[in-house]
Amino acid sequence: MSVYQATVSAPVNIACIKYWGKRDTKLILPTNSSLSVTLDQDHLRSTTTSRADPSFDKDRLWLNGKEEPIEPVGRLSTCISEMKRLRAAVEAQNPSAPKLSTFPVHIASRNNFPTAAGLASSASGFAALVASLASLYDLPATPSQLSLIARQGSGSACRSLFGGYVAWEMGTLPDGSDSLAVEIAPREHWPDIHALICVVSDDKKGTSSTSGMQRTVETSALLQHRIAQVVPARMDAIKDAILRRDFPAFARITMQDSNQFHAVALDTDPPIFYLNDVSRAIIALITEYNRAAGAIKAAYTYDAGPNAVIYAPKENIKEIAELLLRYFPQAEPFADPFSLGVDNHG
Ligand code: 2P0
Repeated sequence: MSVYQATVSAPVNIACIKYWGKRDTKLILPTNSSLSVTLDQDHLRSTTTSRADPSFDKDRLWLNGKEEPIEPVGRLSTCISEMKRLRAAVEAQNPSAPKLSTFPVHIASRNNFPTAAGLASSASGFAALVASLASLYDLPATPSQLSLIARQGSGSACRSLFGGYVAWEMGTLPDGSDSLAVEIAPREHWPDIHALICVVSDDKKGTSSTSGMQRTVETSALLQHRIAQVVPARMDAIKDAILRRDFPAFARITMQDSNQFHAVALDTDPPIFYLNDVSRAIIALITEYNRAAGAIKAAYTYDAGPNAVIYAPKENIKEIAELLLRYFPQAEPFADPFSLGVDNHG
């Protein structure tokens, strides 16, 4: 008897232009476009195995070895049923294809980074889930087409279906069919950029992205300014900086956008604080490092938590890591060879 099983990995991505706000919470359609760098597949990734078998009694999912419920109208079940729908279309075209769309699936996903590192895993997790089902079902789908489905698992997941420099174009259609990820440039276009991950705290964040961003949409006037007046020009400028491999321009926009995202969080009612004193001290250190050099040699960026990601050309990484270690001596090296954990729990 045939075994229908596939295993695929997807890496973590870290946004330079931040996604924060939905115009449609069910379809996960954003209020602005965003852009990220996908980290190296070797370092931080989710790996997912999917198996279809007519003897299974229902769809089931395990995350890092622990079974998680698949809620009937939740994001997981949306992704699984959308993938089965694509498979059914393949079967309709090819009557000899096995009817995998009718079999329950068992899905097991693992992250190769400690969940305790405080890094968002929903992006790599949903990207790996969709990619493994696409492989299991032998779908003739492009990464952009799959991004339409990964997006419905978690917005930022749509960007993890590509390596390198990736935009999530917000789209305008109410059905979401043009809200998808596109590759701006592959990693090989500009392999010199490296990411240093500084784990400031591994505590679970206080306000989830999903609920926090909706509160921002409902209450922040600054968000409306950001959406209409800031992000469109920034998207154009950062794409241009990437295509020209202009690190100072890329870095300036990245830092400005991280700062504005955290300003928008603060402008939310009640306010949301993701940065802590250590995060702010790292911002000051990188600012001073660039000022003293008379050139922008590093960029910081922060997501919905206090951990810093520093983007820099490879030649500066060792110096930056040493600088961070000097000011935060309790740091311990992180698993990623190009990353370093700065852990203030000492
Ligand atoms: C980003 N973040 O662009 C931004 C920056 C956090 C700050 O995408 O509700 O976990 O699942 O679509 O994707 C976090 O949002 O939220 C996020 P949902 P998601 O990476």
